[in-house]
Amino acid sequence: MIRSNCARRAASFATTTAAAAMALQATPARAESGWSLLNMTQGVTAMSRQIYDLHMLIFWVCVIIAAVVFGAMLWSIVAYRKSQGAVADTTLVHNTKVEIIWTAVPVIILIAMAVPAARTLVEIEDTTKTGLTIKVTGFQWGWNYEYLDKGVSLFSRLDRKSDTARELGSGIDPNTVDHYLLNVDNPLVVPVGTKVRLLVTGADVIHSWWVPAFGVKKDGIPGFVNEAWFNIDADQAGQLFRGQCAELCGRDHGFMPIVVDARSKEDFEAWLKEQAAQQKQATAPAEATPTASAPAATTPIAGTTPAPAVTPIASTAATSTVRVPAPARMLAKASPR
Ligand SMILES: [Cu+2]
Repeated sequence: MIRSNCARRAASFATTTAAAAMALQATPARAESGWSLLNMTQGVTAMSRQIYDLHMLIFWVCVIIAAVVFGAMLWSIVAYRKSQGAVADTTLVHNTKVEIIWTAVPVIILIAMAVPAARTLVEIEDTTKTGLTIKVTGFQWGWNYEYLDKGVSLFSRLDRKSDTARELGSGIDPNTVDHYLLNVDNPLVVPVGTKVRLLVTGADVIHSWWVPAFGVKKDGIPGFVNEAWFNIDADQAGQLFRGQCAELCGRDHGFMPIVVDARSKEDFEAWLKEQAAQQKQATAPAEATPTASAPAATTPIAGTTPAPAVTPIASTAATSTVRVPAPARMLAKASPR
């Protein structure tokens, strides 16, 4: 119990420090410094800026309310202090006019804040007219990205350098590792200037896909598919954006970063085509084997011994619309620590 608490604390500390480091690196194109580091990032999408503007609007409303309320309090305390001969008015126990005012004013302020907030929320949820759909599945501990109907799928986990350096007694100074705990082996590649829809889910426990620069944070819940979207500014091609799992999901929660590689539409199309060809080639022998050895009963897929696991993979491979179940791929790709 103590051990698991320690592990949890260590994981949450790792996330906190990694998130702080990420804030410093989140938007390489728009370098932020000084006081702005304490604030939300403006991000690199129109939606993230809209969220930022909403945040600033509400922030200033709060500042004004605080200034008025605390100003009135301070003035009353100083101007009507006992040493100046002030005597408390004990007759003022009820005043209908004052009560109506202090109820109506906050209601008006709340409505004034709710209108732009609701408008932004509706836009955040609007996943229509998207140009690309990617299914994001959170695993303990990594992310699977599946480009729907494109025949491309990739598993993204903490890069090996960080992974080795983080081990106790590894002898590697984390300061020597580039983007320590913030790099992955396979980044998510997306085109700029395209509305990308994410279908976010979880394979085991609840995870949360969070990339601050996009203003996107969506829970991946097993058994549910949540939707999110982003549209990166066209001038951000060639940039990398970093994120984290934002839902405490277990021992290695602090070690499942997100990296998004934003490319121009042409570069992205070329990459997608290349990946599709590579992945088709990689799965080709497995698909060809059952047809080559005529009896359907054999279905020999390399490495998978239990019979129940073999059959569904063979049958899904034949339909081509449904791809190999992600957990099987993850097990195949994840090398033991
Ligand atoms: Cu997670």
